[in-house]
Amino acid sequence: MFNDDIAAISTAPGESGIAIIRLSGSEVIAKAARIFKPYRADSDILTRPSHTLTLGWILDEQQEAVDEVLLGIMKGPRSYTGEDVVEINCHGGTLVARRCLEVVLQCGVRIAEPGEFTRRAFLNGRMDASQAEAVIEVIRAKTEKGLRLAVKQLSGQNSRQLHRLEERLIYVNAMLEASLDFPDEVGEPDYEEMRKIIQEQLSLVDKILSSGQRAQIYREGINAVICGKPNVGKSSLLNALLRQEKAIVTNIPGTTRDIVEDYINIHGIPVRIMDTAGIRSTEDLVERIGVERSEEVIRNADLVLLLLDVEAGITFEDLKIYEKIDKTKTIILVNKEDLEIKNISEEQIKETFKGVKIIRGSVKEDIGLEELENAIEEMVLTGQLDSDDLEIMLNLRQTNALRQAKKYLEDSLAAIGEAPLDCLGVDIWGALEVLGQVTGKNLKEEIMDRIFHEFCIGK
Ligand SMILES: Nc1nc2c(ncn2[C@@H]2O[C@H](COP(=O)(O)OP(=O)(O)OP(=O)(O)O)[C@@H](O)[C@H]2O)c(=O)[nH]1
Ligand SMILES: [Mg+2]
Repeated sequence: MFNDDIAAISTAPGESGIAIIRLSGSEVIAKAARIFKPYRADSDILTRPSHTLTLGWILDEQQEAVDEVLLGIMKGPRSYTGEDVVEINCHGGTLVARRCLEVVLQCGVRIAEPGEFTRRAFLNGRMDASQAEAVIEVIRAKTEKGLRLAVKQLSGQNSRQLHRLEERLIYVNAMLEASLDFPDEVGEPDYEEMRKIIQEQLSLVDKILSSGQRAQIYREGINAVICGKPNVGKSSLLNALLRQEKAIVTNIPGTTRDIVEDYINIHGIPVRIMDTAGIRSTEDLVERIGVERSEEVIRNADLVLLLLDVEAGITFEDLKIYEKIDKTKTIILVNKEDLEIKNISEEQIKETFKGVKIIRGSVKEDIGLEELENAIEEMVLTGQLDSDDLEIMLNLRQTNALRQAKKYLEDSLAAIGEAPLDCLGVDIWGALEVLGQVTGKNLKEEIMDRIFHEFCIGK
């Protein structure tokens, strides 16, 4: 438990219906009682039961009303942090919320650091580390799917998998120790059983890792860039995918000079999509800078949508662009198929762009766009194992820890029956130690600081 009381405005700044000032610590109810005057004289919050709301006024030092509020009390350990928590629901103006907070701070409550409420929840055993980290994921989720994954993580369903893994390894360790400590009574451990258990845990770690990689895509999303020579319909495609007239479209080649970007949601995957200046050699200085920028973002993109114009045919310019892009992350859209004159034949495409996904359509007539979205999803998830029974979100820290655990388990498998028992023990302990970093059992102070600093104040 901590001996100081903390408070912060937990809602986002700006005007809204209400704002919430959250307090946590052993004295917060007593301190709140000093500045809160309930409407009804018999509603003293010092005697109110836990998990109730009370209507009243926040009063400043001169006993003047600062705001009319609803005050909630949640006594520990049944609260977010595990300590006594008070939540003051005041009106949602920046000034009024800040004034309420000031009054609270004058009672000997200090301002909370970013993530400090969640940090206390973790340290008081209300959630483990992967659940605490899931709180940020819930807040930052950009699509429904990403949110669903984060909420699943928050509920602790996935932590249970990790705890089971730990338990099995502790069992293996116990087998080892028994043989080491009582060699005469116990004899050699059952190597076959040991091998079987470690093998099982190893495949579980693999499964968790690949499921985490998949979830990563739903959490972080990808960068996609639309490229092609001038006038092929790049800006039209951006607008169609956004369902909004964001970029300027004209029939003048060289319309787009700068990069226009926005976010779209493709089957739950957050996609940052960029429209670029049509690539061609040009004398125009502004356009040339635009072309250079296009080339830069194309190099850094996770996915490239290359547009062709069926009427213009496959030109030298198209081939020059195609030469520069990474074919493994490219989808080609042959656009303007609604036009009568077609100068790109099926054979020609197959010949020129071997092995690349090709879609024929018309942005103007909304032909092929659904197929394009499906192709994007497929390409992004290729190689990602679809394991519906396991949906785990992993951040970089957790991924690294699991990779280390995997290495230890592989080493221990190799050591069974070969190396002395205590060497085997070192590997099993190593695996347990790094797994403890994922669940939070062995979290070092500095790692903890890093985790919670990602949070916003008031969470
Ligand atoms: N017929 C037809 N015209 C299209 C289609 N898509 C785009 N266009 C037209 O093609 C012209 C160029 O479209 P843009 O979207 O501005 O092309 P862009 O590739 O962004 O061009 P730059 O910005 O100059 O590089 C416009 O007149 C569009 O209306 C299509 O599917 N069919
Ligand atoms: Mg354009």
